[in-house]
Amino acid sequence: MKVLILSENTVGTDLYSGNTYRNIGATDVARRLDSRGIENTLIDWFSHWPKDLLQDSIITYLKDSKDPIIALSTPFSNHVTYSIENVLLQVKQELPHVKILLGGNRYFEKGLLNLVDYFFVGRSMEIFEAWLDGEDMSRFATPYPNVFINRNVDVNIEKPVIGYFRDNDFITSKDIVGFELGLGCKFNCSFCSFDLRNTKNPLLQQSEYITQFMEHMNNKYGSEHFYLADDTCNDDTQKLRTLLEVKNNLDFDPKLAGFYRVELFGKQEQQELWEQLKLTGVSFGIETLESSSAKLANKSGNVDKTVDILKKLKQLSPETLISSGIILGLRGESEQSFLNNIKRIADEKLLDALYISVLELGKPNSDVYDDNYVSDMSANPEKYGYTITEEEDFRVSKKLMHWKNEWTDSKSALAIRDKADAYLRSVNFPTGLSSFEYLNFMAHGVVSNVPDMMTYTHQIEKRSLSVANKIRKEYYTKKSEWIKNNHKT
Ligand code: B12
Ligand code: SF4
Repeated sequence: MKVLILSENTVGTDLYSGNTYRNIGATDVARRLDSRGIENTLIDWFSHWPKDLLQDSIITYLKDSKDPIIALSTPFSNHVTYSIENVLLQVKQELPHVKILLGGNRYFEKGLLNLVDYFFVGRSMEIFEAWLDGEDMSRFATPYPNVFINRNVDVNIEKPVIGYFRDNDFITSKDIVGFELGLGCKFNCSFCSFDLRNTKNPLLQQSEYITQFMEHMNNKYGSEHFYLADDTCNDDTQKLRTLLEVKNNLDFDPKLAGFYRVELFGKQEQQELWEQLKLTGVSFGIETLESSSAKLANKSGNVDKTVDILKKLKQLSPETLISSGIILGLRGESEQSFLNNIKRIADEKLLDALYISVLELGKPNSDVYDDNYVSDMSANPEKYGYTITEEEDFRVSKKLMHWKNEWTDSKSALAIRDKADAYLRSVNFPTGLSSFEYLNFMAHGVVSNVPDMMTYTHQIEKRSLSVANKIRKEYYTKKSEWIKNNHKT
């Protein structure tokens, strides 16, 4: 058996295709194959490769194998696989024995049945290993004989992932790599679609493994920029203690960005850790500055306290970029109160950047997915005071639900968002951005501090995109040459 892992974790807009974070889920597939002695390599960012080069590289790598496998890893979107449909169909013609697997996505995409031989839905390492070992797959069965799902994800088997990179991944100091501090989130917010939320005992990563990883990446490839891939990095204070232990053990100063819950930083111990950690950037999910709306979304309802915590955090670590998502469309607000709150955030500088998203209610348009991938609000909109006015098929496998509540609806909300964004732009406040983009801009060498980020946002975004395009071109040139030189037949 010989496996070519094809990975893509950028989708859609310039902002996301400007991101040079490496897909660590795909590297976990490589790690598990290596530990079994199965020859494999990883082609990253497949949708950015020239199609001919991609096709030649896949065929050159796999053609000497009697049992060739392509393992697709597209955890951010099923849709992106369609962009290389013709390449894969051509490969199937040239290599009739090839088997194509798709893993890591949160739902089964029926439209890919002509292309993919086996689908492993969701957090799927346990399924993948069972399949590799030829085990009985009935515990993962679905109505389709070649589609498998694990409805009882065991966080001890899946384990928090630490990126696994080899020389032929051609990492440069401008790439961002990452790791998980733990697996699962203890909370259960009503609008959240993180499949491993409400996990009673999240499995935590040990600090020595993270230290070894960061040291190795820094010594060998000059890596300094790291994503924390957890959905929440402070649901358990131990995650922050681990992070501090790692930081203190390193002989370089890592730049870190991740998701956190703001109100947990109200605790004395978390504030002390925050002050010592001096994170590069944090993304919060404050979602609203209206107390009644926060309560309806299963968040802490004490907005005054949240504002006090934000001010304290800025004072304790002024160089950390503090960003947050704000949801437009929660009940208990009005157009005026929403716009006032956005204005307040910018005028009182409660945050350094924010991103507004209109409340999205939806379900996969698929007959196989993990129920937890659907937020409680999407599963029971009426319970939360939303009337569904229309359902729309979106991007093949998604059913978007248009909603209405007592003060707005999903279409009118778009116009309110535009008004809020226009105000933010008029006062030069970064909108549509989070700590992840900030770290990305830093890795690309186009910004180094929060005040510059706030003043020159637009120029920084543009320059970062052109750096990202260059990084990717260098990457696919080197990777394709490596394949050509090492796999002559
Ligand atoms: C960090 C993060 C971001 C960051 C960085 C993104 C980037 N690419 O640079 C930011 C904030 C920018 C972001 C943005 C978005 N994100 Co995001 N993000 C995450 C997050 C929290 C971590 C991703 C990660 O690295 N996970 C760690 C790895 C180890 O897990 P994994 O990728 O799932 O892989 C595991 C398995 O799936 C499996 N696996 C993976 N590949 C394969 C392949 C095979 C063959 C097999 C067998 C197994 C396998 O192995 C891994 C280990 O078990 C995830 C949620 C989560 N906790 O995973 C959401 C998540 C991936 N994001 C999501 C979405 C929707 C987005 C956005 C589209 C949001 C938006 N509407 O704009 C954008 C698009 C980003 C883009 N790249 O284009 C969804 C994707 C859902 C889907 N597939 O339909 C997720 C799952 C969150 C959710 N539940 O809704 N995101
Ligand atoms: S929104 Fe964040 S804190 Fe809430 S359940 Fe989801 S991952 Fe956990």
